[in-house]
Amino acid sequence: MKYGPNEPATVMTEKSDIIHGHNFVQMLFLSAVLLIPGLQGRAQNLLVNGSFETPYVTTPTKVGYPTALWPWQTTATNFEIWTNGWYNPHTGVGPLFSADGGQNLEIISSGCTNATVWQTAPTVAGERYAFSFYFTPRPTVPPDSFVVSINSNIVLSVVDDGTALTNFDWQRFTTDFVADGNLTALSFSDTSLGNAGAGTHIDGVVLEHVPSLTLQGAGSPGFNLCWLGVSNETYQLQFRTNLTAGAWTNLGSPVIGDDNTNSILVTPNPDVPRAYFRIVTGP
Ligand SMILES: [Ca+2]
Repeated sequence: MKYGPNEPATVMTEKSDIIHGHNFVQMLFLSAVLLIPGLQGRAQNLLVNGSFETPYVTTPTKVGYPTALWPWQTTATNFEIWTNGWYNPHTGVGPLFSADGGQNLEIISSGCTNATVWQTAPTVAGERYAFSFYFTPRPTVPPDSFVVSINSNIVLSVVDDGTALTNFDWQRFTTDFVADGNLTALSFSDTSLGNAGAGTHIDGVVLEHVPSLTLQGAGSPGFNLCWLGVSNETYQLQFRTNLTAGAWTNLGSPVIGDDNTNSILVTPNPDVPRAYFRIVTGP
């Protein structure tokens, strides 16, 4: 496959099975090939219901208490979902809106007793993952301790004070890490420091596999771009000819991972002396 518009892909697993059609062109010297991490762009969220959009909550108070939010788990009795538009005319709070979609989650600690919400996701040891979410204090509520962990590693510890707020103050936290096992627990822990019976709100929680693209087998008729294709994930190879400008263009068709090394054979295009490649997840 050469990089250019409308070129079909030749996709091979490490067993050398040809999955798609092919369109080889004559090998020509390529002055530069750079592999770019696919952190930006589309993503396949490995978490289930990461934005707390289900179950759909319809209670008149705009607050519901579902018990079934699996695979989210909690140490509290229930999950507290808030829907868009909640408004308290007596305190001047709101209307309040989620950071992502129509619902968000309040991690509500009981008195000064810590409450922890978590979800355990499948990961591959040694692979890199991007983790992000939105969080905000609950308006008018005194400080909470808010701690976020990846397994036992604390990645965020903050005192969230909503005392002076009359609206949500959503902040987005992002980090990335290398998994050390085939299961990774993402935990959000809240403790009300003032026994307020309230807690930090979270929304839009995303865990994305960031596959590492490597170049192998350089030589006639081209070179192979390889990455670990995890089952149940979909990948798309992309390229562009300027490192910082222009849109990424899909190269070939999406590829479904099967827990093997995926490989795409690329043959340089004589009209393009330089190309930058990345692999992204998502349908
Ligand atoms: Ca949401």
